[in-house]
Amino acid sequence: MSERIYLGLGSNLGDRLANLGRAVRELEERGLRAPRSSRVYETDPVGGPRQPEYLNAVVEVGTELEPRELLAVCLEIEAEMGRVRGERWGPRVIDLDLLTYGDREVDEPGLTVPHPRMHERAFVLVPLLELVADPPLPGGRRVSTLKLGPGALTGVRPYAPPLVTGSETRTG
Ligand code: GSY
Repeated sequence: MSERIYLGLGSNLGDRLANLGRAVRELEERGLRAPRSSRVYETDPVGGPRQPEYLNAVVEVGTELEPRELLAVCLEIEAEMGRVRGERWGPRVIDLDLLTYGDREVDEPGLTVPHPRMHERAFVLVPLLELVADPPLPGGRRVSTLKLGPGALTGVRPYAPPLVTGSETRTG
């Protein structure tokens, strides 16, 4: 059985919802299965300069690719969709983050899985918890042990239904 893999999607430039939808299609065109998506949330920007609000979602994917190969696919899609790697934490057309890869832990230059900051970000946790109740977190933490202070999960508002994935029929 293939492992459960979760990707975080974000966009705060251009047609944000269309960008998220296209990212899912680009993943599927490269042979990844995307059986499920969370709802889409509008989220307050975290870090970086003053910038527009983001749309964020999390998708589950199935693939035989190894984590490093999957990262390469994500970077390729980001580049193809016109992401310019400018200011760190700056605005972007699309962001694809490898959050978790089964229970695997990877710590290599340029690739850390689970994503090292995922448990601190409401824009990741809220959509992720829609898909999986007890995801692996950095350092072997579990959600039940997180100290989520008041306001920890704020700044995240439902915006649109789950992204359309290949498990559903597309029209048009
Ligand atoms: O880490 C992904 C890019 N990003 C985001 C994001 O996706 N959503 C929100 N709300 N803030 C962010 N800051 C950065 S950088």
